Amino acid sequence: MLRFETAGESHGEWLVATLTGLPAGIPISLDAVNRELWRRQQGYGRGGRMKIETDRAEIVAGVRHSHTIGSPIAILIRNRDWENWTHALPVEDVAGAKDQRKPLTRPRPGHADLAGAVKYNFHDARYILERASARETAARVAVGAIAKALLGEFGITVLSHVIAVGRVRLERAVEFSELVELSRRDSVLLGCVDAAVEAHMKEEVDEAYRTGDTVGGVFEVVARGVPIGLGSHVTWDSRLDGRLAQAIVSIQAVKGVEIGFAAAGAASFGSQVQDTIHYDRAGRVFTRGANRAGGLEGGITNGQDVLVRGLLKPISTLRRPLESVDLTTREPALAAYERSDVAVVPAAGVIGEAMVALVLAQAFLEKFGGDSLDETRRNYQGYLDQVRNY
Ligand code: EPS
Repeated sequence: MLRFETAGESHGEWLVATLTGLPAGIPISLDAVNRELWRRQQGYGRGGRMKIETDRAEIVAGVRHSHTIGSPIAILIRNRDWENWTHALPVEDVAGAKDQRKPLTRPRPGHADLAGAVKYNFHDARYILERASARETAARVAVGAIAKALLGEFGITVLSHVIAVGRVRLERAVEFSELVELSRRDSVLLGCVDAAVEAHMKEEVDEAYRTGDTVGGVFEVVARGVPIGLGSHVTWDSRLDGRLAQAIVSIQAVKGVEIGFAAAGAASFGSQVQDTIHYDRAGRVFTRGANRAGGLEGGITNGQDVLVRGLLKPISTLRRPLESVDLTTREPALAAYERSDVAVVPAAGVIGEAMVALVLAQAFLEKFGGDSLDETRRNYQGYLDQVRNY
């Protein structure tokens, strides 16, 4: 079973990720991993922290001579900001360390601060926010890049784009080639394929900058080349749509997920929502009239593009803070303000790609298995033959 874990505090020494269960023999390019980390750091609206960090993966286990060797992969990403936090967050308590702490006692509405501090019985939310921070997603993107390398071997590509920032929304359909082009850009504004719409999105972010506020939005992840038959209808937890939903909602600040055109579908009649079925006799393949289902029916991939959207609330750290209560005095107080981002929708899209890639890679290996890439390939080929002769 493919699985991954991450560890690390936002201002600690390192972020750590492990990924276990991949077959041996997958080509891994460090440049490709670092390119994904770079993409995650981009976008108009990021805060001062991104000027400090230049994320680079150090693969310390599981990859030798540019290939996976079947053992767990371990990746480190250094937090450059750590040097400003050595006294505030030391591993070992030393004399006088208490005075060097940077306590956060005025929890920010929307952040994990309050619920986390009460639950873990801290009267300072510092340790909570250190781990709740979206800094952790750099580690997810690093292992997501490895999952993409596996999927790439089977012709599966996972990309994303931004559909909405605040009130501004892209209304037109998008070609996959536009997403490819977007992913190759060397500068990222707001991750929208349409320059005119993106300019309006920028105005939303500018308004948030002006008013000390933040904005959210919607990103869409598109996976192309996914074979029919990943996931299953047979049990609730093997349904791939549910697994993708969990993966997307687990991303910091994501409050909603949509598979295909779920929201529009809920407001339409069934005849306008279901994707009609056709058959191409020459190609011996089933085709579909549209892809409003987002490539998933009954929790099983149907061979169409997998479309998953994440709905991102505005970042909860506001320069113009909201009402809160001081954890020490219990008196009303304005929420703490720490340097923060104003908008992160394109970055969330890149994280969404990583999460979708990890879930698809897991479902792919569940079905096709294999200890070596050759074995996985044979198994996959056998299945494709079966589908072709269906
Ligand atoms: C974050 C707060 C900010 C963001 C951070 C997420 O960090 P800091 O408090 O150090 O300024 O920059 O995101 C990242 C560091 C990152 O790499 O994406 C938060 O509270 O979630």
